[in-house]
Amino acid sequence: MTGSNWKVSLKNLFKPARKRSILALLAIGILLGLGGLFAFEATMHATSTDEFCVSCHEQRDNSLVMLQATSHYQNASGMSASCSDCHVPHQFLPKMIRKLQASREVWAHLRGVIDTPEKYAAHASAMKAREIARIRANDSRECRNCHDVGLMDASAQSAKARQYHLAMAGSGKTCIDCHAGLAHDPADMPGASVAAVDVLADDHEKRGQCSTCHTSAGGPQDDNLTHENAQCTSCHGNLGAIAALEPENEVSPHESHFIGDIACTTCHKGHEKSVTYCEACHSFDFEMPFGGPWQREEKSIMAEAALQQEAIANGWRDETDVVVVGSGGAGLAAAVAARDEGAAVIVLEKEPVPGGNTKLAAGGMNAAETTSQQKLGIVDHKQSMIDDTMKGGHDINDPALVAVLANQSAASIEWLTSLGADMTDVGRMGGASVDRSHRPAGGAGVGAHVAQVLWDNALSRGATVRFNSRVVRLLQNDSGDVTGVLVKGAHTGYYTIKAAAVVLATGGFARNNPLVASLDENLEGFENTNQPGATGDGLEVARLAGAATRDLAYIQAHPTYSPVGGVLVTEAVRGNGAILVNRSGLRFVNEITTRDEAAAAILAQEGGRAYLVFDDDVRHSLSKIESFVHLKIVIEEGSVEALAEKIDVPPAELVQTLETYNGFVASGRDSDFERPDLPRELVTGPYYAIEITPAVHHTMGGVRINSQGGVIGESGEPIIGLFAAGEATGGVHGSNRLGGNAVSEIITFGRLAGAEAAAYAEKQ
Ligand code: FAD
Ligand code: MEZ
Repeated sequence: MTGSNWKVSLKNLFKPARKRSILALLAIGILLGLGGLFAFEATMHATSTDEFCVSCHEQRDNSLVMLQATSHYQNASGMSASCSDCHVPHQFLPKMIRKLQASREVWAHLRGVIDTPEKYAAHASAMKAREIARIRANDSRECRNCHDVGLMDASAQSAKARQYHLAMAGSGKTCIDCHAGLAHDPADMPGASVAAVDVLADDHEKRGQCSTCHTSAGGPQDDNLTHENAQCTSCHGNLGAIAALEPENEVSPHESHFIGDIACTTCHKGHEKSVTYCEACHSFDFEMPFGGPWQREEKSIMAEAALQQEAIANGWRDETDVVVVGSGGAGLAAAVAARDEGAAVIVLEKEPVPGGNTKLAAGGMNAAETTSQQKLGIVDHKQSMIDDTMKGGHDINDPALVAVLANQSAASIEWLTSLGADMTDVGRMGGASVDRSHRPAGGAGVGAHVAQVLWDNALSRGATVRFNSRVVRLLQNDSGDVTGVLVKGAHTGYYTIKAAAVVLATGGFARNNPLVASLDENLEGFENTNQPGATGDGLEVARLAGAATRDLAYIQAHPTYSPVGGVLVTEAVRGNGAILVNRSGLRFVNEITTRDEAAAAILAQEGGRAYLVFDDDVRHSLSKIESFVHLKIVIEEGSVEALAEKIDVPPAELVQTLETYNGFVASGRDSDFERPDLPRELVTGPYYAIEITPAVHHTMGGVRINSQGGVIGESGEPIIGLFAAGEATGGVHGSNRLGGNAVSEIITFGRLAGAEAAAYAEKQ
């Protein structure tokens, strides 16, 4: 427009006809403005001040497009109006602008502050950054006002979100550290940044946090991931702290019967999918952040030959007196005994946790002529333990090893007691002629307790324990004497340790179904009761070094495994009085006969399953039962009839079965099945049932040893420098182990092998 055109337009504007139009327009404008102001005032009728806004947008110091010098602030302070009545939180798009029928650009134009969409966008993101900083600085308090972590279980959060929040709760992180989107739209909310990545490390990396896991030197410096685990707990708190935040009535993934301080990296993997280690045995459905299903495929120990040769060619990396392979009961007992003889000890464990099958042992440890028995008035004889063990093993046991087992058993109880164990409760196991199965007072699981005591003592004596460290070869000199081991560190790769003596305590192979089935085809596809590391590496390693093996085909099924919970239901439940009934509500076997007979009898019932049935007295006689209640595998009803209906067996039959059985208890004779021990009548409700079926449990065979724990070679001569103990060995149990004899074996032979290894090392 030129200068003269502009003047003409102005003159036209003030001509009389147009004046009227302009006045009319002005009047309409004023009316609209007043309406807008009324509408605006109407928004001030809220009842409380919204501190959220006021804490950021300080009164009279407004950087947003607010009414700096208007009644807005007087109202906000004087009338306690709520900012969020007008403003949509976090969107920074004033609702009142819409109420005033104006676009945000017009509103901003009025103030002359934000007059383009670009400026608005820049302003909004600056405000967002400021908001994030502020919320982080105040520990996400206003997030927690609504989204309190303690409320997560009650809210509509998914199990995954709930677990994640609980895990993060003690971490010192604020909500904003993950939920930086500040989106209040529930569809956007659940940790968009968290869910977007596949593995934990990607999430940390996304937030520029590689150094929160690794040292500046890069990746892991040791196979225990010592530094990495310390970083996890320094942010998130330790296991106990996290477990304490979890709802009491739910099974906590952070609370377990495992021994020692469980490394976070056992489950929370950095660069691969996380897994819930408990689910290797239990059938929980914990949803793990960045997690996937439990799985692990282990390469053959013969794989990666080139890498192995390279590590051997590089020479010894480390050196010690005694290497113990395996951190179960036999290994830890050997470590304690070897340290007590003055040897330097390194324990190598292929799993990320210690304790092997030992930590799972439930029912007890057999021993004869103990102080605990004497105090309870139980008369027992070592010879009786020998006789029972030979009979249970169908007389193919090595009598010399059985003699060591029985004759040293009381001393092993004393030894454990001297280390701090409580072995004062004594109960009955199948095939035993008297009560000789020792466990902590009240009937708690024996394995977790014994393993914890051994673990504490091994560490306090200065034994070194390396996890994720799989021994793949015994190294030997030209004469065949063992001189050390080749280890595969899961994070540091292959390396060697020079050792004067090696104790093989690698446990059994019940977890390795292909191997089990190759030895006993009847067991193909069977479930098992064992921990993931029970794969039988030790056998292979020993054979490669020339060791002889025996009795490998004898593999035991435990009669009572819960297919619902994926756990073994201890024989002690039967020992303390439970009976077994089939789907017709009838007993069918002497419940405390040997395992081979009991398992065969159960497999002969409909569906190969049966029920353990017991009353409240039995429940309270054995605290281990509480762990089965906790795992929700126990069915409870107030009466026998109601229990029968619940488990779908004929009520009248079950009532009759219990009456008959109670009669046997009263008369002291089970004339149906000749059960030798009838501890109590089942008359106190509530009544309980657990569905069970047999599962592969124990491998009787293994490496041949002599009475000093020395490994025998194919030639019949000992392999110098090599000792073995526990389930990795054969001979103690013959073709069928008695319940309670394995824990006895691992303590007696573990400490024997450890002491012998240390004595041999000293001579070198
Ligand atoms: P484990 O305790 O199994 O330890 C062996 C360790 O060696 C494992 O940690 C394994 O991961 C590790 N390992 C294997 N290969 C390698 C390798 N190549 N390199 C490094 N490490 C390796 N017996 C009783 O007498 N009473 C009971 O009440 C009882 N209850 C039981 C309950 C359950 C659920 C189970 C599974 C068993 C039970 N038993 C019981 C049997 C008994 O617990 C075991 O036989 C015994 O604990 C085995 O001890 P161990 O030290 O020989 O082997
Ligand atoms: O010796 C065992 O394996 C055992 C006693 C297991 C159990 O039932 O507790």
